[in-house]
Amino acid sequence: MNLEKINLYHLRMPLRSPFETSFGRIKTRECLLLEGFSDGVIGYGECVADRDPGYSYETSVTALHILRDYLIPSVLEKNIKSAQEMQSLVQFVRGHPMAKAGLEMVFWDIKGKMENASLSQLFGGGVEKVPVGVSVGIQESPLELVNIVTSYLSDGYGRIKIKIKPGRDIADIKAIRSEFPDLPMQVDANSAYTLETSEVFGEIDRFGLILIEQPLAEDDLWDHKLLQGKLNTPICLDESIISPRHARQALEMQACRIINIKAGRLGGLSQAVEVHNIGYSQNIPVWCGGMLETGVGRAANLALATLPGFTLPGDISATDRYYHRDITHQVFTLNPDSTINVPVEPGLGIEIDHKAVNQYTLSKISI
Ligand code: OSB
Ligand code: MG
Repeated sequence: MNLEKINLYHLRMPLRSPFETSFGRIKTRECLLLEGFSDGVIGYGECVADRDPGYSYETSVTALHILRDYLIPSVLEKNIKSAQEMQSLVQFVRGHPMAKAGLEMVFWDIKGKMENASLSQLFGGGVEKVPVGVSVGIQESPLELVNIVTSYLSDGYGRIKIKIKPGRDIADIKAIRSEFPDLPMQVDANSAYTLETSEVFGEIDRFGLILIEQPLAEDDLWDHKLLQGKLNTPICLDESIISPRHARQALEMQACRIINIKAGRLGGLSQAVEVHNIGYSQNIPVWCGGMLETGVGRAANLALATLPGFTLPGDISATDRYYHRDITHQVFTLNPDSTINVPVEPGLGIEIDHKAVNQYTLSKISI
């Protein structure tokens, strides 16, 4: 594939409701839409970096800079035959995985369209729909949280994840557990605790959760190992797993028993597949995390989650959980069995709603 040009759209999209985590409250989501051109084929990618550096150091503006000034110039007019080849072209840029992943997604969409294969087929996935859950932000009160969870359950979601932080943990978990004793449920702290403030997990351990996601700092595999040693509930790492090598090391030192896979955090779908393969070969469950994606990133997540090691429901919810109006014509809906259908059309299998893109575009540049 020979990429001739890439357009970068900086988008700002209103969320249907604010999403609050231990690192902040997101009211409108920013991301970059990449539009690549190769031999008459147009492919898309989503860079999931948000406006603020709360989840990671990357922001929509750092990603814009890195893509415009380094990544895109280094891949244009090269004959790229594989994602690995693209990765080696951008390897000279240290870090900035979300920027790299957005670019790699363009490669996959174009490759699929050229070969008349869906992303799921290219990855070797074998299912038509994947199990999903919903990630619920911190609410005003435990009572409000129970109300929101109740409404997601009535929508058909079969697994709930709630965000926690110091001071907003036990009471919230207890409130849901007393209303829904058997609900498949997990919590995500987004690095809000330290080993010193981690006693609360001894209590959280008693609520029969599927997993505890990223309790401690992202650069702290070792303390996760110490904490995991004291808990029955599996720790699942999100922020800490930034490469296949980190995945291997985290498993070797038993810092976690489950891995959350996000292509953005890992620098590309190809590395997401690699982390899946590591987990799969060791019988370690993996699942697909989410970054409040548009339909573009959601399509990629659905394709990824068709791989056989994705044995836990993904944070891939229906379009209407996030947006009134998305930038794809496809609207992803929830099936009654808490699954979402995987796109079958070539590449990502989505069509861009250009009017919606125009409505949300803060700036557009062509490289
Ligand atoms: O930690 O999983 C996370 C959203 C933004 C940043 C980080 C996270 C999340 C979510 C939302 O939990 C998952 C989704 O897209 O539904
Ligand atoms: Mg997380």
